[in-house]
Amino acid sequence: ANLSRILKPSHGAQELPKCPKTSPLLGGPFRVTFPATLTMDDIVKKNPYVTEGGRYRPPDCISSHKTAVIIPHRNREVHLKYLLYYMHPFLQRQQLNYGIYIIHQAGNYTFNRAKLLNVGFKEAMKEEDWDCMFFHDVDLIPEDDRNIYTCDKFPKHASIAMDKFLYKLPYKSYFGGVSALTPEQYMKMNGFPNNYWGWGGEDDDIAVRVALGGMLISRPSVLHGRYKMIKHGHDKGNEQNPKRFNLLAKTRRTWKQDGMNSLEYNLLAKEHLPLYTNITVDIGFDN
Ligand code: UDH
Repeated sequence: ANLSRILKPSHGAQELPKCPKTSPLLGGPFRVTFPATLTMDDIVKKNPYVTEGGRYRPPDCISSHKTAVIIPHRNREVHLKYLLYYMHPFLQRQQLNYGIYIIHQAGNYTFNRAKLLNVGFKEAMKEEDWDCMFFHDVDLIPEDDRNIYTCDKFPKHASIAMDKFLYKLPYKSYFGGVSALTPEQYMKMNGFPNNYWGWGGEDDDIAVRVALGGMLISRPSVLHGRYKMIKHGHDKGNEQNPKRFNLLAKTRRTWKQDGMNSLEYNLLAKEHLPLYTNITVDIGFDN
C-alpha cells in the first residue's frame, strides 16, 4: 500500500487548501454606523473564531498573509470598541492570519503616537513573525472590503480617502492615519521617530523617512482606501507640538540616530484579552 496514504493525518492544518488569491468573502463598500448599546461582550460573541490576544486564522484555508494591526491608544475606549466591532469581521472577510495590538501609553505625560508605534512593532515581532504591520489610528474605520490589509512593494499609505478630508488626500505626501509596512521596509527607515511629543508632524517625518530609506509610497485605489473618522475634539495631553517644524527640518540629519535603534521604554503589562493584545507602556516624556 501507499505509505503516504497510510500516514496521512486524519485532521490538522496540513489538509487545508491554500486560501484563494482573492477572498470569496469580500463585499464592496459597507455603511459605518455607531450602535449606541454595543458592548465588548457583543463583539466577542460575534467573533467566535477570534482567539486570545485578538488572533485569527481562517478556519477553512491556509492564508499566506500574516498581518499585525498596531493601534496607539490612550483614553479612547469608545473609539476602540467601534474599531474592533468593524475590524475583526473586515479582516476575516479578507481571509488573513492576523493579530490586533493596542499600545496603551501609561500615565499623563504628553502623548507620542510614533514612539508607541515603534513599541508596537517591537513587541508584536517578539510574539510572531508578522509579514505586514498596519499602523492604525483608533478613530478610523475602513469603509470598503477591497481595502486589503496586506503589504505592498513599498510602504503603503492606506487612509487616502477620509471623510474628514472629503475623501481626498489633504496633500500629496500625507502619510497619517493608517499605513502598512513590511518589517524590512520598517527597518530600512529605522522605524519611526521617537521624539515627536504632542500632536502633529510625526506623520510627515515618517513620509520623509520613507524617501530617505530609498523607497516610494504605495497607495490603494482611491475608491477603496476610504475611511470614516469617528468625530472627536482635542485630547488632553496631546496638544499641538510647537517643535514639530524644527524637528521636521532636521529629519535628514537625525533619522539614522533616532528610531528603532534608539528606542527605550518600560513595558508595564502585556495582556492577551479576548479581542486584542493590550500592551501598556511607559514611554517617558520630552526632555
Ligand atoms: N490617540 C489616543 N489618545 C490621545 C491622543 C491620540 O489614543 O489622547 C491616538 C489615537 O489612535 C488617534 C491617534 O492617536 O487616532 C491620532 O491622534 P488624533 O486623533 O488626535 O489625531 P487627529 O489628527 O485629530 O485625528 C486631531 C484633533 C482633531 C480635533 C478636531 C476638532 N474638531
